[in-house]
Amino acid sequence: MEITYLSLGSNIGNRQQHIAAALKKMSENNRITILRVAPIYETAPWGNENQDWFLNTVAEIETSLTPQELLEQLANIEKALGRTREQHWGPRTIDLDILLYGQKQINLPNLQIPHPRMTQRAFVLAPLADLCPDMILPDGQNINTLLKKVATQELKLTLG
Ligand code: GSY
Repeated sequence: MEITYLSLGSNIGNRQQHIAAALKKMSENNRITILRVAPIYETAPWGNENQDWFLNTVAEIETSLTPQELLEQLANIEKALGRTREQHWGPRTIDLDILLYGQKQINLPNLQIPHPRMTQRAFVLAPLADLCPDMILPDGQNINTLLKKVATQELKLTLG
């Protein structure tokens, strides 16, 4: 069993419902246990700025799935919730990314862990720091130091 952190994001339709539906589908998999979910943030689009704001959160899970199996399960959930992959960094009903998988470092063409852009994204770091305020990433970086570096990226805590 490995403790794993997943990023969840949505910027199309009922964003909150898409995040809730993704968490429900994950919880229905008997090889995934959701341990904690961070508060939901409303966040400015990162990468392609010409799109609507996202809702984002991070889930801490325990899983017996391998990283590749987990990736496949998350892709299935994205598909079931209507995710299409028309536009790179474009709008999406749901986006599910593996951020961390225990202390593992993985570098495959379709799967990099830790997630290669997580340290540049306030929409990932803020909810992750809510769950793990003292987290040190596998490469030794401190989450609070990283969070300070992305302080100009706009986000607001929601009540949802
Ligand atoms: O890579 C995740 C999808 N995504 C997001 C996101 O989830 N939140 C924000 N704020 N911007 C994003 N740009 C992309 S692509």
